[in-house]
Amino acid sequence: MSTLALDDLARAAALLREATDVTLLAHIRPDADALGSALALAQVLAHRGATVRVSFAEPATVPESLRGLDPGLWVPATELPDSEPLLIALDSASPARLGALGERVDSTKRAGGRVLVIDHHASNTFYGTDHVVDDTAEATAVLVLRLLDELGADLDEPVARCLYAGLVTDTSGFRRATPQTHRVAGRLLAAGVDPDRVVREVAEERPFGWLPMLARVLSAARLDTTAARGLGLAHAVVTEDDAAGVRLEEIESVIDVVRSVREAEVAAVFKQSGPAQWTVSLRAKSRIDVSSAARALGGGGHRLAAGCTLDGTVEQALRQVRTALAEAPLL
Ligand SMILES: [Mn+2]
Repeated sequence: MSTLALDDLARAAALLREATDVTLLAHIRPDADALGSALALAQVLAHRGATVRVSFAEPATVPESLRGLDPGLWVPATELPDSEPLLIALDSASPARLGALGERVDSTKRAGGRVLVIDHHASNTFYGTDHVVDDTAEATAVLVLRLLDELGADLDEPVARCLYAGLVTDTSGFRRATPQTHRVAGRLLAAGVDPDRVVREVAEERPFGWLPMLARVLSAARLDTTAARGLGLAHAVVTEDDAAGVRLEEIESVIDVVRSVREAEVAAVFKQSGPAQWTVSLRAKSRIDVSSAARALGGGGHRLAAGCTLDGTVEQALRQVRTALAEAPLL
């Protein structure tokens, strides 16, 4: 476990105070914490006069549910400049999480630039030149707020809304929250955030096509009570056919339904990402470390929320997940 040293925060703030040209990157398939954190920090740096841009390697556009967070700072990965003096990577434990843009970490360092990593994953590899990394933080958004405080920045509503979106989603709607989480949320609401609107836009409202997709996928879900060291595994498969016509957001929502099964400690969703490739989401309730299982399969994540990508048939992928979960440490 790593907590944040105060001089790391001060060093990062000094770097940001001097910054005039900054590229901020979220991980591939960005969620509200990755993109919200990047957009919040980018807005503050822009207010301070810096040239800023926010990007990610894939998909090619901003997920629809997150568009309301962007005041116009996102640029497609193909339109990034060749290099920048300061690269900031948010919510990304390793350069691999930046996808094709991961190469910019080394190229920026080689060109004498700085790479600031802001993240709350325990698996962070400290790949930057400067780090604000704290795996006790409930969201990267919380670390960005600490940086903004260190900078003495004002918290206006558009910035607070981006941070609130990251906080509410990464804590599963404040289920994983401490008194301090609510103090942070209170500050964001005091800045003018409408909590109902943010949750509706970012996490709740879905196109009608979600319902038939969910019906198909859930009708084939299975419960395996002997898996995950006897704690139970509920799993579902989203094929490319199931995914046709719905947004990434709807596909990512399936795990939240599967994880509500009482008889299973672990939920897994196998999402087809190629003819013989599966992106696997794993969630645990509280008793088993799924990040260890994901790491054994070449992925990573948090103890209770992790993922990996596996090749082969879905039956082979399921067997690999079962084997890894049988060896995952209990919490
Ligand atoms: Mn996060």
